Amino acid sequence: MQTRPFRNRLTATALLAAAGLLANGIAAAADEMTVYKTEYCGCCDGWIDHVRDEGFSVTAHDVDFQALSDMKRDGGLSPEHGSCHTTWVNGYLIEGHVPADAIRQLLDDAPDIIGLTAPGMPAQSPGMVSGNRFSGFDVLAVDQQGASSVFKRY
Ligand SMILES: [Cu+2]
Repeated sequence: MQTRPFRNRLTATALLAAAGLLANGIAAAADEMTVYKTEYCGCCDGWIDHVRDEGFSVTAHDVDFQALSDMKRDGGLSPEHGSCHTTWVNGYLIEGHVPADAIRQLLDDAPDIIGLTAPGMPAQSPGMVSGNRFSGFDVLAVDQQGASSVFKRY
């Protein structure tokens, strides 16, 4: 009987430790992205540097143009919403030069959409411009029907 409170306390500590590990595991997964791009895309590499600087862990794959186009289409992105590289993070599609803070907001809000895009290649976006002053473009949210709305203005 003397040992029971001690053992209960141990169990509670073990459970808290396990919960902490689990929470960390989920947070880590949300910070992991997979980027698909074509081999000679310099601005794609610039964007990868930006999101890495902002704390995301990035795995990048070079694929051919057709495979990349097919992935965008299969992911539910219409051609007018396209850019260069396509990224997956926590089940969301991120198209092109979307700033990291918009991606953080997406992961925090977790809306029921396909993902975000910065259509085309905005001149003052991460990977296109040096530094961290992004302006003159909109990041769009793309829904399951392929329709877009402004998610964040820069
Ligand atoms: Cu680009």
